[in-house]
Amino acid sequence: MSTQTKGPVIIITGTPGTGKTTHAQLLAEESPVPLKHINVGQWAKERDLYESYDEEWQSHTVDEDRLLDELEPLVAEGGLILDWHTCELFPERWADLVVVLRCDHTQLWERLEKRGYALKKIQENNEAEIMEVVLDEARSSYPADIVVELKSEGTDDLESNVARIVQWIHAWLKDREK
Ligand code: DAT
Repeated sequence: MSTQTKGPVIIITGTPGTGKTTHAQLLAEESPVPLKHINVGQWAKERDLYESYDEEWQSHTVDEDRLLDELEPLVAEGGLILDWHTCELFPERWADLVVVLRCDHTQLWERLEKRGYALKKIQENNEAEIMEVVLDEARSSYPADIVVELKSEGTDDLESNVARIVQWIHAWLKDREK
């Protein structure tokens, strides 16, 4: 194995508002290896990878083929955090770790209200969180041993989650030095 170890590819997923971007930013700061944080929704928008806008649900539909094509070279370089509310379209081979953030639905409702989401969109996301939609998706798309479900309801959770992922990165790197 090469001594030039690439960093891991970590997917941080969860219902909108569960704390993906907050976690990804702190993790990028605290990681022992450089990690590039990609907020996939924003990234796709900047590159015009959206096909259409659904007025009813106030959400964009992304061109999945183009998105995957454009992300592939970055994934190949390693050292990446993919921050998105869905993860099933990413190839299984891409991910070294999949973190699914979870939040109490009352708190999630407040976060989404603060974000100015329309009631229908808040309800839809809230229901998805209660029904564990993203967690199910992650579990059916990736091996069980790389999927971690973490609570994200306060700054203590944020700090301990990031510390846990940093520890995981240390172990991952050590494994690759062997
Ligand atoms: P996401 O990227 O999943 O949509 P976010 O990181 O933008 O979510 O967080 C939404 C809001 O909730 C933001 O104001 C920060 C807050 N938040 C998220 N996770 C938190 C946590 N564990 N502790 C405190 N605040 C949190």
